[in-house]
Amino acid sequence: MTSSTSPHANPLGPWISGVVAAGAGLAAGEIAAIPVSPDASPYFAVGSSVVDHSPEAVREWAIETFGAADKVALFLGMGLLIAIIAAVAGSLEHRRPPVGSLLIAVFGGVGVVAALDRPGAVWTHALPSVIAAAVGVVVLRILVAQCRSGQYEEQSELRVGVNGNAPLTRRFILTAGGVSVAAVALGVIGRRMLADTAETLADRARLMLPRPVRPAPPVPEGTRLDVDGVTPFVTDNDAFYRIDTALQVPTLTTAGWRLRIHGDVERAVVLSWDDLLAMPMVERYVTLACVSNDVGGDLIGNARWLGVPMRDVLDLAGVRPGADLLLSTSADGWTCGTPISAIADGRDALLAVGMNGDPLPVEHGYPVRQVVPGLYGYVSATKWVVDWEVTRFSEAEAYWTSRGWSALGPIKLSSRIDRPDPGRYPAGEVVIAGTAWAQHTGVDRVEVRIDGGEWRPADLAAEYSVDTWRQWRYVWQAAPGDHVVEVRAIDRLGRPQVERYRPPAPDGATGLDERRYTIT
Ligand SMILES: Nc1nc2c(c(=O)[nH]1)N[C@H]1C(S)=C(S)[C@@H](COP(=O)(O)O)O[C@H]1N2
Ligand SMILES: [Mo]
Repeated sequence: MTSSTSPHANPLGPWISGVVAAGAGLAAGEIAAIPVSPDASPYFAVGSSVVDHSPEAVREWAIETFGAADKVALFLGMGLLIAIIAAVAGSLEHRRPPVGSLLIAVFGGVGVVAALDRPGAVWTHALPSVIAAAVGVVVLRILVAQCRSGQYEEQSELRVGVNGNAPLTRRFILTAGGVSVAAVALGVIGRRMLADTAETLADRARLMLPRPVRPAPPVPEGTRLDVDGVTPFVTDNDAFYRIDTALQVPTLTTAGWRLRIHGDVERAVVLSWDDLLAMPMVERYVTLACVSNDVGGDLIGNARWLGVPMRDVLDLAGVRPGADLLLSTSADGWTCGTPISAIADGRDALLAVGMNGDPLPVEHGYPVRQVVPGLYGYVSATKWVVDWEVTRFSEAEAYWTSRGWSALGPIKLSSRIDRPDPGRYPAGEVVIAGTAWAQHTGVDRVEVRIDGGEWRPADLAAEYSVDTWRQWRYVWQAAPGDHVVEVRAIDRLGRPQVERYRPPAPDGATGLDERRYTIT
């Protein structure tokens, strides 16, 4: 195509310059973080800060919308946002230098602040962000300069690209392409080295767990109802929900693991893996639930946990009178406050090392986590636990309680319809089934209500223990029409589930799960 008019500057060049510069900077940041710490990676430091500082409403919306994929959504969202800002930086650098460079420097500043804000950060954690910004600025200036000179070269040749814009010069394309390839390669290598789980996985693969002195009683036949589509009594490890603030999974090994116990104790103690394994272990089925689990949600699972009673471990240090809170901290600085009463009252609160017969999966807290029957995960289930401070509720707050969630988090009585999926079914027998839970109290009854009528009893599977969920089934003689099916549970103390809907914050959702069916 030829044209007699002089071509406009191509906006694509500066945009690409900005995006490539940002990519190069981020890749440099990953590489620079290798000798410092995975927490110092600018991208992950900023991501973690977003997680830690986002308003409750945003966090809830993210969990609600993306569930266990919330981390992937965050990474993609951040990537998109960075790309847009970087394109703007490129455009600004082209039109009004050095405004684009300054914008990239500001980016670096955000990385520095975020990296220093991570738990346990020292000043060197700022370096990768500084290096990232420097690399970003240099690449931006080189590419924008090439765009600018290219504009004149191409104009003299009177070649015109799409929309009458000057085409990108060969030199620009080669430089931008080369930098991109290098950035992707270095970024991938950097990420691999930072998120190096090899040592942890090898450690886990070698691990032989001890036998429990008190094994979990076998699961009787009657605990499982023979109904397709009902949630299995035991949740497989790879199907178990995962909720945590860790954008990079802490990579610990048994040899390096320590639990420091201090605070209001008779004597401070440091426990090693061998110390822990020398203690008698028990095995228990416990149904873990997340406080963010909305009515009908799936942030709940039941596993067979192997571990040492937390009370035995606390007794090594000796709790001083007056202390009522165990503040536990994970390797990545997440904190959790558990009432000492729940650890000492005889329930099976475990410092767990095994899940369904295997060592804990890395995402579920390898090598050691807490499991406390009856309490939501945010006040009980610290994964990658490394520190216990015995203290008081009047003196300490934990990660979620400082963000407005309730200090006490007993799991609320709840029930869920698992099958059949909403939709159209022929008139006649329709088997409705699901799960109900009231950890550490026990589910006594489950009832079903059709179209707001009478509550009718459902059949219940046998109770394994008060700490595990219970399957239920209701055989419905369905007549043609549109119907609403609701479920409620009644606990061992005779209390029915709260019918009024309340969202998860600040202490767990209430309300009844319901499904709509069209019977033909
Ligand atoms: N280190 C750490 N432990 C944690 C969390 C966390 O963010 N970091 N989240 C808690 C929450 S809110 C829940 S519900 C459970 C979930 O445990 P799971 O991922 O093994 O299902 O872990 C708890 N332990
Ligand atoms: Mo949770």
